[in-house]
Amino acid sequence: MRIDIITVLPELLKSPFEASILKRAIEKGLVEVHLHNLRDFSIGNYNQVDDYQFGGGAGMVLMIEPIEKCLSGLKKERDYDEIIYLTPDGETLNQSISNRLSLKGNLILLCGHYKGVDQRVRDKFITKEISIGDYVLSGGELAAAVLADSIIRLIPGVLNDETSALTDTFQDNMLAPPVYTRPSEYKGMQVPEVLLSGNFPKIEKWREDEALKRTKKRRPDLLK
Ligand code: 6GU
Repeated sequence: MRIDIITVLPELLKSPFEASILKRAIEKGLVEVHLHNLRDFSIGNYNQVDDYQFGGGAGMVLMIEPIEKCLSGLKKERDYDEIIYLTPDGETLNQSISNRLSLKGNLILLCGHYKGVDQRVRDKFITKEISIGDYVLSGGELAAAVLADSIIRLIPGVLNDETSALTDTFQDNMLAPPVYTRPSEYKGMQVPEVLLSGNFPKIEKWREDEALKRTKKRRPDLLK
């Protein structure tokens, strides 16, 4: 998979891909992440990428021309499966969207900033609009990092233990069960006996029951 991210703040998006699972996925060649500074496609003598909105009102809007220049350069090199705009008024991200996107080959993520992008960019170039939740961030960069992380970890071979994505919270619309590690007793707090029993069918049953209990209690909406 290849992910191209277009942003006015590439420095904000460097470190997420330089540690842990995402770093390893890149090193293994399972994904390429390319950051593109929209300023490199600016117009005029002032490196301009944004301007005041027509009709008046506070806040700058990213202009169509630098975005089109950047996009057309990328699209000349290869075909893209989706061109995704990160925006708080997009479709709310969930595990099923990430699962589907993890099967794609080439994705472009466009990060909004300030008041967002000229609507004509959305109408003409964007194939999907995604929000990461009902709250407002200063820009789409952190949302793009969240989206990229949730997709990349699902690419086959990225996680060491191939089964571990399958037991994640939200896979099968279910929260994950409680987990414990050593010591088996700490200041009087015991690990549930069944987990120490070595009886794997029984452990599996316990985990399913606990996952269901937890989901009913915390996220009954997932079970509908
Ligand atoms: Cl994608 N962008 C911004 N600016 N804020 C958000 C968001 C995106 N998703 C949730 N809040």
